[in-house]
Formats: sequence, C-alpha cells, structure tokens
Amino acid sequence: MKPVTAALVGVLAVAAALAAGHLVGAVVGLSASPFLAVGNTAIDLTPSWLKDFAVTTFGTYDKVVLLTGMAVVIIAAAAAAGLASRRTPTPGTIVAIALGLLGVAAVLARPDVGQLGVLAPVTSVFVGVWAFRWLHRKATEEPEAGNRREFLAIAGAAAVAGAAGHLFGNRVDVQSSREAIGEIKAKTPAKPIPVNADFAKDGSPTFITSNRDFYRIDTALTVPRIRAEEWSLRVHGMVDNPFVLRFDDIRKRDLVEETVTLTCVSNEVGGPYISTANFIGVPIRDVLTEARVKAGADQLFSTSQDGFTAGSPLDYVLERGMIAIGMNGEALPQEHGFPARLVVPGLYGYVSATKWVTDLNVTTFAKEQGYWIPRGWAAKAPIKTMSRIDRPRGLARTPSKTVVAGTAWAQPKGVAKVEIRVDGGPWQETELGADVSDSTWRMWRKELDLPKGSHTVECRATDKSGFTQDQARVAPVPDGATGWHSISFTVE
Ligand SMILES: Nc1nc2c(c(=O)[nH]1)N[C@H]1C(S)=C(S)[C@@H](COP(=O)(O)O)O[C@H]1N2
Ligand SMILES: [Mo]
Repeated sequence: MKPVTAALVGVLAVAAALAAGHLVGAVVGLSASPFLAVGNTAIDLTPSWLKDFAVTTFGTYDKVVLLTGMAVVIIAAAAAAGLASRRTPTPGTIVAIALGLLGVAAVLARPDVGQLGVLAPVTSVFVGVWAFRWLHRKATEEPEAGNRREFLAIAGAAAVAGAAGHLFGNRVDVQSSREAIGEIKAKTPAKPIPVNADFAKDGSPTFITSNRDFYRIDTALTVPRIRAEEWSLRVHGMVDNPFVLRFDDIRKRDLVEETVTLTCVSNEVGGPYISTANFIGVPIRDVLTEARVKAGADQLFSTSQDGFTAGSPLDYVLERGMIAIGMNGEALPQEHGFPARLVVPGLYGYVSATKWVTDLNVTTFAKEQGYWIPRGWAAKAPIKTMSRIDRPRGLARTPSKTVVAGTAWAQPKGVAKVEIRVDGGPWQETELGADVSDSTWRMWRKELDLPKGSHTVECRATDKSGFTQDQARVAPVPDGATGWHSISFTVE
C-alpha cells in the first residue's frame, strides 16, 4: 500500500467515526458528540495557567483555536495510525479503539449528558473500526487506484453524517421562542441614564453596552439551546417549600429593571471583560421567601443547563440578586443565557451570574463548590476597585491638545474619584461622568496639552469607601487583577 493511501485510510476512518458519533450525539444530546465532549472535557481539565494564557492570547477565539488544534492532532494521529498499518490493520484498529474509548471517557465526564449519551462515542468506535478495516482491505486487495470509489463513499458518508448531525443538533428553534416573547417591560423600570453619564465622543465606552457588544464568557463549546416554553427552574435544598418555576411564572411576577455592570474576575489590567446593561427580572428574595430558607444555609448554588455552577453568598444574593429574563428591553440573547440567568450586582460573574440557569440549591459553602473554585479561583471575591484608559489607544499618535478618557468601577461601593498622571508627574483629578449607581461603572475624562514626543499616562480610581486601587501588579488568579493601567502614545 502506498504511504499516501495508508494515511488516507486512517484519516477517512476517523472522519467517519467522528461524523457518526456527531450524528448520534445530535439525537441523544449534542454534548455527547465525541468531538465536542473531548473538547469540553479538555476545557474543564485544562490547568488554569494554560486557560488564562489561551484567553489572553486568543481572547474569545480560544474555542476556535482549541477545536482547530484538536482537529490537527486527530488528523495527525489518524494518518500515523494508517501509516503504521501498511502490512496489517492491527495497529490502526488499536488506535481507533483507543480514540473511541477516549470519547467514551469524555462523554461520561460531562455533567450535562445523560446515560444515553454513551451511545454516541460507542457508535464512533464501531464505525471507526469497521470503516478502517473495510478501507484497509480494499486498499490491500486493489493496490492500484481501484479503491477510489470506496474512499469517496466513506468521505461522502462522513460529510453527510457530520452535516446532518450539525443541523439536527441545532434543531431546537430558540429564535422563534425568543421572538414570541417580544419586548420585556418591568413594572419598576430603571432610572433613565443621564446624557452626561458617558464620554463616548471622547472615547469612553457608551454607558449602556448593546447586547451585541456585551462581553461574553462561556466554559462550554456550544451555547445551550433552550426554548422558554421548555425551560424550568428548580428551587430546592435547605428550604421548607421546594418548587419548580416556569418561564411564565416569572414573567407574570412584578418585574424590576436595574442597570448593572457585569465584570469578569479574569480581566487583566486594562482588559475588556466588563459591560453594562439594563437587566429585567424578579428579585431572588421574592422567590426564596416563598421557598422559606432554613437556618444554617449560607450559599446559593446555581447550576446551568450546560453543567456550569456558581456559588454566591446567600445573604448578599437575598439583598441584591435577580433572576433575569430581559436585557436592554429584549429577552436575553441566547449567548447571554436565554431564557433566564442570574445577575447579582457587585459580584464577579464566576460566583454569581449563571446563564441558562435551571437549578437553585440553597446550601452551604462547606458542602458545594462552584465550577471555578477547584480550578484555583477564590470562593469569595469582592470586586476590586479598578480603572482603565480607553483613549488614547496604546501607541497612538495624537495632537498636543488631547483628551484622555476611560472607565472605572468598584461595584457595589461606587467610584468617588479617578486620577491620572503623565510621565510619572503629579496626580491630577479627572472630570467624572454622572453617578448612575454604585452597581455600575463610571466614566471619566481629562483634557491635556502636551509637548511633542512620547508620553505615558497612568490612571487610578478611588472608591466611595476611600480606598485607592492597588498599584502592585497582580495576575487575575485567584481573586482578580490589580495594578494601574498605563498607556504610551506619541504627540506629533
Ligand atoms: N452557564 C454559564 N454561565 C456563566 C458562565 C459560563 O461559562 N457558563 N460564565 C460566568 C462568568 S465567568 C461571567 S464573567 C459571566 C459573563 O456573562 P456574559 O457572558 O453574559 O457577559 O457569566 C457567568 N455565567
Ligand atoms: Mo468571569
């Protein structure tokens, strides 16, 4: 057998195996697809330092990079197995079974896959072994180009099965469910945002982030697809009256709207993972009051449909948290948790903001740990007082009269002051945007008139408790980065 043919036998067999598993996965639950299950398990097992590197280096493209990397490794392994099997099909058969067992292990490790899920990787093992041996036999029997038909048949079948799996796996029509909900209005709307709340014309972010531009952090490779009619939320644990809520039960309640800035603990100094929206929902207090919380509970442990979990301090959540169904007047976008998520002003997202939430367990910190806690992040982490320069951009060229603008945040304390200094000189106070709420960011600006040449600006915020943000550069793990953001630019 020619080396090219041998490698092709391996690659085609693995392609057929993955496609068949993906198709069965689409029926029993797409997270059971061996390819996605291995990817998701890889994400869950990735050491924090590597995950942080991936996020900083690739930003939100980290998943594309992961899937591409996996595909490259799998193709290389398959080609190598094919080459090793030029005389007898045994090595390739062993590799096919080994890859299949990896898929089984990955699927069994998924928190969001039921027992039936194993059918998908098991199908992959059988199809992979069968396709490999069949192609191998044809290639051995007809060493010249006579096996082209079989090769094309397997390639075609794999492509059709993969595409069908993809389409069928995404068959849940979230869009029509979202559209049927229409506009979401609160009984108690948020106060209008004053015009002087941002300095967008000077380069600060707009005060409200559009749903499209809102930052996004998901552990899972695929966004859960849940129709509002099929969604339910189980409220249980240390309560006297456990119950299940449906979407309409929530929508019929007195909805409140609140302007909230969400922040990610993994934000580097100067990083982009912060945004603000008007969230609409029902206070968690209303729901938990009906559930009648028992004495001794100190954690609200929330679980999403895709197996993400977060643990929040119960007292704080009772005071501030909401089960949100609306974002900037619309139903939640699918990527931001449709049909329902938690929003707790003043807590980092990883300990509070569970999207696609389906389970609220009233429990203790001693008993349950949220997703990120065993991965090296702090179980309790107050948001750190921080600020960021948005204009000028690093390395920009500006005229001598230039405006420095940015944002600062210290939820739930609120921002009292932002200062900047140029080239290590004296600190100068900046002009602040309107004080919308202590649960939101605050914009700032300062006009400068600088000589030609290169300059460095630094900023630091002081919150309403009088605390000025730390200068020491600390990485995001385990409870949020610190350090003053600094930008260098050139005046021409
Ligand atoms: N189901 C689920 N919910 C989640 C996450 C997740 O990965 N999966 N990430 C959390 C983190 S770390 C943050 S910062 C916020 C981000 O919310 P956003 O994507 O709507 O901005 O969601 C939280 N809720
Ligand atoms: Mo986060």
